[in-house]
Amino acid sequence: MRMVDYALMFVTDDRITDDATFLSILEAALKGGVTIVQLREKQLDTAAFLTRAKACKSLCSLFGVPLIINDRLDIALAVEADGVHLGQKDMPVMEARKLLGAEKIIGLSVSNVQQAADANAMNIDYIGLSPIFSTNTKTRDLEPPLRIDGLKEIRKVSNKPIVCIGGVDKTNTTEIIRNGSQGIAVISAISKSRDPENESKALKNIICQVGTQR
Ligand code: 3NM
Repeated sequence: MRMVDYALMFVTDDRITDDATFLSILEAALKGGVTIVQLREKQLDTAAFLTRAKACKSLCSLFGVPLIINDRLDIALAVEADGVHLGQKDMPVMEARKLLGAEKIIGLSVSNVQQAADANAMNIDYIGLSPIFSTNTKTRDLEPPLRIDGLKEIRKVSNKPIVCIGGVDKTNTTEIIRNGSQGIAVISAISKSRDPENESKALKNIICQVGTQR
């Protein structure tokens, strides 16, 4: 299993960034120090998704930052991405691992303690705890927010690195990291910021500060 820094995951969203802004926001996020990128494009057709994934892979490679693809194993394989992020209803982990091989990253969304416990025996690299707080960015298939109490419960049962997603920003990053999450994953905190580079830097600083206090 490879070593991956999950501290600050930037997740893309094609409903927020069009082709014109996509690469400039991604570049700003990379300059600001995001440690991993997840391409999550829910509305693009396959050809457009592939085009974006290729551009994204080139840029991430320049910065030495791993790229994972949400849900679409075919796109991940086509662009030689570093892995995938899977939902509970996406391709089962065992099949994904067979197709991707041992070295690639597989993340799995979990929304409750039972799913987190079940994930312990799976050949995955991290769990994405979704949602930690309420968010307007994802509206379909969204469970109630777990909040910090839910994170604490899941931390107790899980043997995997945890990355929290959903309504994460500068105001709640400290308590998330302090309570046992390896990292945060954000869409709007970076994508909707007027200064995505500085916003990424600020989030990274908070994470690093809490990390040194732990
Ligand atoms: N879960 P924002 S994406 C809550 O893919 C959530 O599991 C996701 O957006 C998943 O940082 C997502 O703007 C939305 O709240 C996160």
